[in-house]
Amino acid sequence: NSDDMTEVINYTKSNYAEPNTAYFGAGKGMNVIYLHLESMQNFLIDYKLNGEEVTPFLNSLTKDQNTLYFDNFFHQTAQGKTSDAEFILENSLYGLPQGSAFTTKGLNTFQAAPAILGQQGYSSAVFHGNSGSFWNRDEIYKSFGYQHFFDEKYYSMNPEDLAEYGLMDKPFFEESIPMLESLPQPFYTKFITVSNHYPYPLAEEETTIAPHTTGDKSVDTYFQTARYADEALKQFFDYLKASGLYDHSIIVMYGDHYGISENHNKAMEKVLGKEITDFDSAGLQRVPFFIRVPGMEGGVSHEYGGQIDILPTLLHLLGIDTKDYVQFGTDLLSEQHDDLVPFRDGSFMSPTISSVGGKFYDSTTGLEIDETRMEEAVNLQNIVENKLALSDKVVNGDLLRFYSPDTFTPIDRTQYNYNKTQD
Ligand code: GP9
Ligand code: MN
Repeated sequence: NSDDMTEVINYTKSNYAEPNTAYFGAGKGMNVIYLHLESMQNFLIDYKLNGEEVTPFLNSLTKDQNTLYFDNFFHQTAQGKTSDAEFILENSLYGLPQGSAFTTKGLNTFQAAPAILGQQGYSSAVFHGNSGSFWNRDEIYKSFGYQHFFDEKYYSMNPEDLAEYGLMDKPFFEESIPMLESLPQPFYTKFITVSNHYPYPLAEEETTIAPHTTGDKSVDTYFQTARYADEALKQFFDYLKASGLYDHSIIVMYGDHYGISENHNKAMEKVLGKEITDFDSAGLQRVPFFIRVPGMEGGVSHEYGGQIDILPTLLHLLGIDTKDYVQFGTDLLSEQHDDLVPFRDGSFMSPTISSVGGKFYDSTTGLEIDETRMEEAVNLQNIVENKLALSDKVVNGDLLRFYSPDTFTPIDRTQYNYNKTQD
């Protein structure tokens, strides 16, 4: 009810992190291009397999002068996998502890990024070479205010170009170009890739790196599909540069969730050359996160953060203050950024103490903490649980029905239609 909403607003107001003046508005008026890096984990960055880089293009971006790369950034997804990642980054709300909010909460009221930016003159579109109803995207995107959803109906879908979850990344990006060019600028867009998806199959002729040699088939071929995805990204960047879009677009890239589950830890011990503890398994939930803004000073940030922080970070870069929005993350670039990173099961990571499976660890040594730090740990645990519970109240109670910032007009989802005949 609306009392719950008052509690939530009091919380999100107190949780708000003020923009950093060095970054606020650095990308004002620019296009936004999200590149969804399917199943990409951060351990791949700078990993060498037989002396060869697996993701040379992404590695090069960690050194790009206009790109910020975050190496302590975590996915926060649960059973909703890809859809949880999308849900979190479009709304700065947590996904649900069970199931997928995309499939069960598609008709809720949201104040999502495409709606916020749509009211600032942005067009918006999602590009994805798979069935539009997968994860209920074709419904919830309307509630988010996405103007266009280019799903498989808009792509060739040649049988020889298909992966298990849709069109392979290289033809996917290639075929997306005319649709991207049809959008009025500035645009807010998201490209959802699929080639690097479990169990990581790839036709022999597409491989450009030998598989790993752990003997665990999906782990071994993961390096090959990740390489393919990296090449597809480079190809798309080449287009962006040639077309000039590169100079006035913010490019955001995120790994959506793990690619190698804990069930494969024996093989991962061979990959990493060390024993994997529960704390290490939690650390493996790091995913690469990049933000490129033309003219912005880049570098490697070690700040702890997660997918929940993406939306406030982006809005502040675009010069839009998030103060009046109900968002559970905080701007990664703010001095006041909250570096406590909740996982959906109530575990958490932070630069000091981490909580995994009910045990607390020193985040620098990976060893269990002693009694003297227990109070601090329990305090962090309570903050995490409170935060997740409040976010769940918003999503389960559809509470955004009861509140909009003054500057925001709620979306009328009946105004959206993704049929191919739309003009
Ligand atoms: C499906 C694709 C995969 O369209 O985005 O989703 P996932 O299985 O990773 O959740
Ligand atoms: Mn996924």
